[in-house]
Amino acid sequence: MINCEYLKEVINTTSEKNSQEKEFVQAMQEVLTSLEPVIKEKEEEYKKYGLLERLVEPERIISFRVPWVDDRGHVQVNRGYRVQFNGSIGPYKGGLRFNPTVNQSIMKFLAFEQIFKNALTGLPIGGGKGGSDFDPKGKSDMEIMRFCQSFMNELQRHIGQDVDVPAGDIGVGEREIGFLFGQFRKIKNTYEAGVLTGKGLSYGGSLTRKEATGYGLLYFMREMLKANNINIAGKKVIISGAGNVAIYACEKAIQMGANVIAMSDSNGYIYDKNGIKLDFIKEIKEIKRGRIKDYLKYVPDAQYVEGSIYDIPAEIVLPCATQNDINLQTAEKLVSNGTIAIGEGANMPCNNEAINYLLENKVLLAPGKAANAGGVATSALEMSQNSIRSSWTFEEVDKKLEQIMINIFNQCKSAADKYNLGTNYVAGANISAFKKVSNAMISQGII
Ligand code: NDP
Ligand code: 2IT
Repeated sequence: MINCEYLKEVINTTSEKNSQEKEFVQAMQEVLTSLEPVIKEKEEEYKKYGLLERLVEPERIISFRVPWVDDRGHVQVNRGYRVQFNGSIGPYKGGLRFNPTVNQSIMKFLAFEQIFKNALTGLPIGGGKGGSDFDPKGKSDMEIMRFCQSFMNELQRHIGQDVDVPAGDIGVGEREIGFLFGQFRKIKNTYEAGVLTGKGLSYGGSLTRKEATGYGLLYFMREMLKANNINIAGKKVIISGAGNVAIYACEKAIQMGANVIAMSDSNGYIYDKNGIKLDFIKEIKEIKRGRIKDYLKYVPDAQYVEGSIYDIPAEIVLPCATQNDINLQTAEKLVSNGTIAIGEGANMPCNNEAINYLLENKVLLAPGKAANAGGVATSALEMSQNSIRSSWTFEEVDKKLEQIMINIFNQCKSAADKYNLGTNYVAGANISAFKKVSNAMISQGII
């Protein structure tokens, strides 16, 4: 129940105005609802500056046609997007997602989350996101290249190292960033390394960027557990997804002495009670671009199931695939299976009912916008290296990443402590990020 009138009014109006965009409305409600204690402190000032109304409206949405020719010579047309949501603390920054489920609602929810995530990193980056409903599955390298070139033909008008800096997300990794960067350079005839992050190491990429989101998730998890007197070593872990975030979350979890027993892709999950052998997953997913089912070819006594990975009991659960993976029913199952902590590697993997249920049942919940911020933070470190025309070692970047994640956890915890929210780090993250963004927005006037 929200008591604050201004907050209630903005949530209602925004929900109505965007009623066709359910993921955006969900993300907006999750953030705004948790801000009540801070909004109450300065309700009149926020209202006077129309702060919340401006916060929920993107500065700009670009939607464009992406025509390309497939290997059979047929013309294909996809839809591209870039949502430049909030640039008050730095150039828009956020990934590109290539997946058939992409639509404006998903782009807006991701860009909205990114505003707060980027604020938590402490680095000067605003919130943006983009992508396309293009499906990279089953496409040849040449088809991927032609698609990326066509996508960049339009995107190049809207980005720049001080304007908007895209990177990877679902379906976009180093291969795609390479094709996008090549086309940007060709059109602009300038070597603007900092215009994209997640680049290959030979042309301006940063060491540790590939590992950063997954490693950062585990650094955050370790801090959160430590603050609650729990040690990660020896704990059973399950990880949904087997992409960039999932693989490096698995790697760091194993390094910390945890026992990762299950991983998944969109078809099913593998369960290996003796502990996942990550080298095989890397070969299947990073090199062969295959299905997780193929793990059985390497480890015949593991199991493959076309069902929900959350059926496997584990103390630590790391959803690292996509949004709304965990609903109320799944949350109930996790609680009854004895889960003590959840770390959101994905963006918005738990829906709002699940979040509330998990918090009520004292599960430690590391919210995505804080726990998966290591990826974008390291992207910002890549931008720094590009602008000083230098590159740092793996250890240097990893150390900076670790410190950033410790700082992010401390921000979530101190905001939760200040407002007597116990271990509600979800609200802690939102409050802490909101304070920074709202301060910048008010200082810069009504724009
Ligand atoms: P990848 O494309 O590398 O991997 C995505 C994984 O999720 C794959 O295993 C994929 O399986 C699985 N998946 C399951 N269901 C779906 C679905 N409906 N749509 C798409 N994928 C699905 O992406 P990332 O690892 O980069 O991203 C995973 C999550 O982490 C996303 O929520 C992303 O927004 C978030 N994130 C990513 C960051 C990054 O730096 N990359 C930073 C912060 C957050 P399959 O192969 O079968 O499709
Ligand atoms: O969701 C995310 O934070 C990302 N996909 C990474 C964005 C980035 O700019 O590195």
